[in-house]
Parts: sequence; structure tokens; C-alpha cells
Amino acid sequence: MGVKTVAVYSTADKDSLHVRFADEAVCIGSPPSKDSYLNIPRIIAAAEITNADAIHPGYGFLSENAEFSRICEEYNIKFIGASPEMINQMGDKATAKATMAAAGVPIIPGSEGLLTSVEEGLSLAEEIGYPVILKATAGGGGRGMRIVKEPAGFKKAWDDARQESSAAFGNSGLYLEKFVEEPRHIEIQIIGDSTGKACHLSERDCSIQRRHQKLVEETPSPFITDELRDQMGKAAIKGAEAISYEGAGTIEFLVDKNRNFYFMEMNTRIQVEHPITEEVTDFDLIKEQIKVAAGEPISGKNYFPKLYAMECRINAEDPSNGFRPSPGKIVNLHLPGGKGVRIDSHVYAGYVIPPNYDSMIAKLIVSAQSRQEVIVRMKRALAEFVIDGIKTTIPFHLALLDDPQFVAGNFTTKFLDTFDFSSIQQEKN
Ligand code: MV4
Repeated sequence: MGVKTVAVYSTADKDSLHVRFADEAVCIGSPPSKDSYLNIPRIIAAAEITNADAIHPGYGFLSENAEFSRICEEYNIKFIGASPEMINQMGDKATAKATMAAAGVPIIPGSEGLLTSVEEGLSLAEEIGYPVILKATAGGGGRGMRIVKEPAGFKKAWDDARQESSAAFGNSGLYLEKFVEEPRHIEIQIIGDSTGKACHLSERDCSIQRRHQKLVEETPSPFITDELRDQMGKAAIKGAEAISYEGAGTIEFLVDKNRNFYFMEMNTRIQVEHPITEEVTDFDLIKEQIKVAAGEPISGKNYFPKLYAMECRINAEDPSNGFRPSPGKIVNLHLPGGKGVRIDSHVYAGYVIPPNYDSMIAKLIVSAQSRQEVIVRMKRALAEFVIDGIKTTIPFHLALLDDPQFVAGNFTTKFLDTFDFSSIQQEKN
């Protein structure tokens, strides 16, 4: 787009590639996030001294922070993300669910809004039938969530979930849902413009997760039919247009074994796994985010996959030791390439991975004409990927791609609960 860029960085990231490749870079503080990447005044100051027109918040830190979005507005810096009102409305899960229900998006049967007492929860659970799940309205990522299998366990689950969500989020509000057994996590990418129009870019299957951390995502989902894609896409647009959603967002659905789909949450940011959608739709999501932020309208058509794509998250973690973080120096690096192979990364040979932040060091994104060819090409790329000096999730991905059930597309969010991680072998250096 020819847009000049300014990187912000903490001292822990002074040697990161984003700092080297941006047109300008501003150090905003020391390694602890609260002193740099979560420090709003310092980021605003960096934008002001460099005369920045807009801030792209990426997918972590302040990307879904209503206060930051509001302060950007106040300082006349365009926040390339959701408005503060939208972040608040979708950040409160019970409110988000009620909003989507009112828009006609299917939701999981359960409480209308928050539960007001344990007694109300018990009688509602009796009515809809066990198992049920209690969820923190301020939650996300599985925290403050309890599955209840029978009435005898309800009181303890209620107390524990309230305690946990109060401690984690300073908000103990809970809502209740029927527990969906062995679901798939399927999300729809949407983008809306300032006129209130939205379109969808089909789904991503994010069922391969460990402890609520996604490890592999793919599109199209091997479980989703053309008809279901159309229905889910239309539901996602209905939800987005009901709230006049502006910018890129994701509507997360749970899909049960009978292919019923239910709204779960909305993410008001670009997500880590967005590149697989870009590869199969030929739509540059970041470019379109910037255009929408600049007030341009979207085309209005929807985007369906023309290819198959998969992302393997390469983390500095040891998959044979409980995915323990493995920061340190990358002494040797070789990135695979060739047709249909994309790597998004900030690392290089000689780079020292700091212990302070998320352990994801690269995204390996592969696309091809069929799912089978994606798998073969991904295995080739993983085998050619050399990262010496640290442990990575590459051996896990190689084991997964050899699993007959995964290869057959037979997996739910419970898949990794029973996966044999002990057989994974790190390559000897
Ligand atoms: C559920 C569910 C089953 N039934 N809700 C997990 C995190 C949060 N976003 C919601 N989650 C779930 N909600 C009902 N009614 C199962 C999960 C769940 C899950 C969802 C998506 C991906 C991985 C998961 C792993 C465990 C549980």
C-alpha cells in the first residue's frame, strides 16, 4: 500500500525483525508487558512523536482493550480494530450471546443472561438436562468455566467458577449452557465497513487445541458441507450487521456431531490464524482492515475457498515435556519454501528468543489443491524446517500429520486429550 510504518518494541525485542524492517522504531519500555506493550501512555506518545495516523494492535496485548480503543479515538489516532463500545459488548460473553440471539443467530440453550443465584442455576439445569456448563461472562480461553455432570456437583462448580472468574477478571458473573459433547470449533471470518455492510470469508476449523491453545488450523473444514458453510456464513453476517460491526472480526461457533451450529463468542480483532483464509480466498485481510479503517467500503461479496490451507504454529516449546517453554538462542535456521509454502515470522539465525512473551516463533502456512496435498506438502515443509538450539512444536506436527484419524478429518476439540505425546521425538542436533 506504500504506507510507512513505525514499530514499537520493548527492550526484550530490540533485536526482533519487526524493529529492523519498520521505517521507524520506538522503544516503549522494559520487558514486563505493563511497562511496554500494555502501557497506553507510552504507545500514544510513540504515535504522537512519529506523527502516526493509525495504530494496528496486532492480535495480542491491547487488540481487544476498550480503554485503548477509546484513548486512540480521543487522541485522533485511528485504531485499526473495534470501537470501545463493540469491544465491551462482545467482551461480555453473556451480553454478546443475548445480542446474537436477538439478531437471529443460533445460540446454545441456557440461561438468558447471567444467573442470579445458585438455586436459579440448579433449576435451569434440571430443566435443560445435564451435563451443563457454567461460563464466566468475562471469560475466554476456558478460564472460569466448569462442566457439571449432575445436580450433586452443581454447588461446588458454581462456587469454583465464581471464585476463579472473580480472581482472574474481577467479575464473577456466570451464565449457563447445555454442554455440547465432542464439538468442533469452527469460526467464520467476517469484515464489515463503516456503512454497516458485512461479508464473510468462510470458515476455519480450529478444533486442534491443547489446553485452549490452538496448534493447527485449517480451511475449508473437512466437516463442513457447502450448504452448512453458506448457512454459517449467512448467520455470521446477520450477527455482524446487527451490531454494525466495522473491521475484521471472527464469529466462533461450536458445531455438534449432527452439524447443528451455535454462536459461542465473537473476537473483535484479527487472529493468529488469519493467513489460511488469505491463502484460500486471495483476500489480504490486513490490507482490507486498513482500507476499512480509512473509510473505504467493502465489495459486498462473500469469499469461498478456492484452495485448501493449513497452519502449524511453530512454538518454542517442548511437546514431549508438556509443551514447556524453550526460549534461548536459535543457533541455526533454515526456512522451507516453494509453491504453497508461507512463513510468517520475526526470527532469524542467531536470534535469542526472550522468555518474556508468547512462545510462538513462526507460523507455517501451506496451501494446495486438496487437503491430502496440503498434508503431504506440510510434512515436507516441516521436515525441511531447521531450527537448532531450542525445542519446538515441529515434531508434534509431524506426529499429528501421521495420525490416521487426523488425516481422515475425524477430529473434535477433544482430539488432543487422548493424543499420545510421549511418542514424539525431537531431532537430535
Ligand atoms: C462449550 C463447550 C461445550 N458446550 N460450551 C472452551 C473455551 C470457551 N471459548 C468455550 N469453550 C467450550 N464451550 C458448551 N455449551 C466446549 C468448550 C470447549 C472448547 C471449545 C472450543 C475449542 C476447544 C474447547 C476445549 C474444551 C472445551
